[in-house]
Amino acid sequence: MIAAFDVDAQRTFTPLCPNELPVVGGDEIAAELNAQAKLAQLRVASKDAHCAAAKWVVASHEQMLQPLDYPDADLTWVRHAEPGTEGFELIPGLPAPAEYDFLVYKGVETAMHPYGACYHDLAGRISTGVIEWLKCQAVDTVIVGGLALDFCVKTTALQLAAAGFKVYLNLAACRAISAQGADAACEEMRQAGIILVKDSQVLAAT
Ligand code: VGL
Repeated sequence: MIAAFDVDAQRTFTPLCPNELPVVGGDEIAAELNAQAKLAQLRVASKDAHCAAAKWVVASHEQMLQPLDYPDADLTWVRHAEPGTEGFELIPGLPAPAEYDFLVYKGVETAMHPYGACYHDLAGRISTGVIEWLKCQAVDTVIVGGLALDFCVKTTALQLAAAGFKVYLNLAACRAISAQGADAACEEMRQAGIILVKDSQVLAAT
């Protein structure tokens, strides 16, 4: 059984939300996410769901990426992906949340800012339930795409690979915060046995 995983494909990570965490081209991946989902029997999504009063929130982009002492929030970020705001919504072109087979909401607690969609904490101790759900559905292969490649997509793919799934990373269904970050992320994923593919057409031929 194959599942497609849309990781944090939310407007907060696109130029539609310039004051949050805009990723160049983040709003251009819906067609590829939909195409990879056609190759799967099940489709799951994760969404960041952050409170504006979270302990890691800073007021400006200049204050971001400062190290923090919280066990489950390692860096400062500007406010983003707050439920009820535009940034929380999925990017245009994706199904409504209720049409997915499984949804993960993460980063709800004010002192927790996880990157991967499989665990609520940074150390990978408290499951969000998605790995267990996929295993219950007899899924053995997961196709991953979303935002951003160098943070949440990478971490989610690594967590799925560590849990024993065969993981395909669809590069055309991702955008990265930085080109350097993308290169390092791809190398780390390759070393973990994740299969990086150019787009869903290549995937379909696999
Ligand atoms: C993300 C940075 C901060 C992501 C989330 O979804 O990749 N990146 N928060």
